[in-house]
Amino acid sequence: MSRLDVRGACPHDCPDTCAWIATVEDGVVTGVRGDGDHPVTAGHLCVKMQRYEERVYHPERILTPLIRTGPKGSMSLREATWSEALERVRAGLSRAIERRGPHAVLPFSYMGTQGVLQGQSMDRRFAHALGVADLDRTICLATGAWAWALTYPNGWPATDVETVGEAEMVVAWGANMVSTHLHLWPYLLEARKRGGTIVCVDPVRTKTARAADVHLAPRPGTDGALALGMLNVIFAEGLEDREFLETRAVGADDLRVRAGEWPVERAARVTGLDADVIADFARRFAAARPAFVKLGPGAQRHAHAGQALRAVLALPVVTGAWRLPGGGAHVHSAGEFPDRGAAMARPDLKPSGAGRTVNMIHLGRALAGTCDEHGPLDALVVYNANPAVVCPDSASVLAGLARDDLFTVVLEQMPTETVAYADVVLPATTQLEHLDVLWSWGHRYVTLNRPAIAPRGEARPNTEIFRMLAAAMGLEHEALREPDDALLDTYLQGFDPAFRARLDAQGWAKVDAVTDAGVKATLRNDGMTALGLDPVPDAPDGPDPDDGSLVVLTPKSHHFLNSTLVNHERLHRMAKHPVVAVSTADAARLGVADGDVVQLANGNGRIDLVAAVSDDVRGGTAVVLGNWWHRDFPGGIGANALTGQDAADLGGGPVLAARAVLSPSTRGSRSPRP
Ligand SMILES: Nc1nc2c(c(=O)[nH]1)N[C@H]1C(S)=C(S)[C@@H](COP(=O)(O)OP(=O)(O)OC[C@H]3O[C@@H](n4cnc5c(=O)[nH]c(N)nc54)[C@H](O)[C@@H]3O)O[C@H]1N2
Ligand SMILES: Nc1nc2c(c(=O)[nH]1)N[C@H]1C(S)=C(S)[C@@H](COP(=O)(O)OP(=O)(O)OC[C@H]3O[C@@H](n4cnc5c(=O)[nH]c(N)nc54)[C@H](O)[C@@H]3O)O[C@H]1N2
Ligand SMILES: [Mo]
Repeated sequence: MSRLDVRGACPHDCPDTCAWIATVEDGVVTGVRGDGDHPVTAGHLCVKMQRYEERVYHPERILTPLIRTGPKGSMSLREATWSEALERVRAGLSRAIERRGPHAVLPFSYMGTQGVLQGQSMDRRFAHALGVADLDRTICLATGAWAWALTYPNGWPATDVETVGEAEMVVAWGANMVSTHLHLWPYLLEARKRGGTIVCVDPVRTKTARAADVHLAPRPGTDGALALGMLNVIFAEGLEDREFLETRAVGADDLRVRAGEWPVERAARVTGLDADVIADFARRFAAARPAFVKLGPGAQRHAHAGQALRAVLALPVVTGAWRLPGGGAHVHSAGEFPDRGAAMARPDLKPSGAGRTVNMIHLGRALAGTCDEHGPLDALVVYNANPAVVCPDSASVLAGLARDDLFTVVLEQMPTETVAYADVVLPATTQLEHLDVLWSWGHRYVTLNRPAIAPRGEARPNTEIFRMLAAAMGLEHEALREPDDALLDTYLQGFDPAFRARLDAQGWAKVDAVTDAGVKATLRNDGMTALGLDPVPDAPDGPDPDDGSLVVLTPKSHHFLNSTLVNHERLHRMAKHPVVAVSTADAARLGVADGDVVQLANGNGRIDLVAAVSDDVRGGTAVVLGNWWHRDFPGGIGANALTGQDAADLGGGPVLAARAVLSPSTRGSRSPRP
């Protein structure tokens, strides 16, 4: 018997990017375990990934190319050879380009795999060489990333998560790390062990809120008001760090004036928190030596989230929390890695001429031809994403995907609900079957992923599929032929030889993020004016008038990774079925009991699901943990039926919090899929 351990990395969309070791016995993966030497992963994988081999050998894995035989949406597909499938794709894409030009073709991908090779290299080169529309990948972090960039310049790295144990106050602000960023949590516990306090700011009593020392549950979408109320107290009581503001910030006086407009009573009225609670939080935040704020993507799901995040991000500047190890803030750590984008994606391959960029949250509009002057998309190349489920405004996305005159090719591992609409499906490998290299949006390690086994069936890495597609489309450039080991080499040319040696030896290596003490945080940023926004953080007054509807939040499930893993029986069983959590008071008012089938409806659509009455949710709010597939809901349509396509104030990110009316279901039983 042969037994071999192969080092790799979890590929999924999560800040932790765990280093793992796969065990292969006689050519079969028998398990994966966390790499115990990795400082952050520390030998532990989450409940979702502990049995990654279940994905590799999943009974539903797509292992051959497939071609559609029935109506779109019906998942009627037959097996095909690679040459037949590639010819279909060539014909489909060529027809779309001939009919309306390359702008009518959209590559649609997100972070199904976070690997640089399988998600940010040959795929992009193919799209650039073909001259098709660009995708603005906004769906997750764009609003927060913009808020960060407009507050902290280059040279101001996010706090290193490995130092967070040294903080005296750690704030999980719209971040449910016990479920979503598991390997950050031990640093919070370390801070507590040293006498520090864990605070959670979340409208929902999540696992993280329950484990925190203090839980503040503001109304959703009111973080800006909360932060401005805190800043009011901090400035009024002279708790600001004047020297730090003078040397490391611009616009402190403007912010002081703005904060002056937000006495805690006003912040209390908007947030629904007690004025005393806000003032106490502000004083303790300022007194902590130091305080640290983790802002999760979950806090960004609101119309004014960009400004709100700017207000929150101002806090550790005003109090000088950045001075001490462990203090500061963290939205993501992507900026700490060398930027290899141009070398990997080769935008220089683009033909000249006017470009088209489609914001991915406008997929529904783009398919209908209403997002810009270029008309409807005629072809989609989907990979590393499941837009049928994850994109806002499901009704419009599904109607678009169902268009008979649209050509859709999907590269996938699993028969997702996007695959159900594909003309051609191309089988993709899993992380144990391909080479890759990953950076992280949580910590500062680059991790190498070596293939543990050969590709199963006829599955191929995305890189290989795009090389084949390039050849099929007659694209000649040598950059479109670079094999995976050469792509890895190209990526690593951004690092020094010592780093590469460490990476080769250990499977992971940490980047040095150097702070430039000469750069200043922009508490006032005049660049905001061009975006139609106040240069100084501001917040809307509120609360919204009470029309009886609830704000529906769709945070992350503990057991799924976005819509990935929902078809894994073990995890599906643990997560049970979609529910909407609603407070006791709202349930009583609406005549709903625990376990009832209810509906949530608004102008975008309606979903049916089971009510869970719980005071973990504050009044006026409803929580549907995501991203179940549409088929998991009694009405055959899931949570994004309620969301719209409007973007938040910054970065083009989605507004995933939607108002909807909850009532007993008039449907109750299962109806066919839309
Ligand atoms: N188990 C698991 N882990 C994951 C994922 C997953 O699907 N499952 N997905 C990964 C991905 S892609 C991402 S982006 C991250 C997301 O990581 P997080 O941001 O931690 O996850 P969310 O659950 O989306 O949101 C966190 C919290 O924000 C709260 N929230 C909503 N609105 C507001 C608000 O207005 N203010 C405040 N203060 N809080 C608010 C929600 O109630 C929720 O508890 O997780 C990653 N990790
Ligand atoms: N209502 C609501 N909607 C949301 C969110 C929410 O909180 N609420 N969260 C948003 C967020 S934060 C995010 S990040 C997005 C996530 O949206 P997506 O990025 O679409 O994520 P997944 O749903 O996990 O789908 C990823 C797909 O990639 C496939 N995949 C994985 N690895 C590979 C590979 O190597 N090759 C190929 N070809 N395919 C692969 C998986 O099988 C899976 O089907 O959803 C967004 N949508
Ligand atoms: Mo995300």
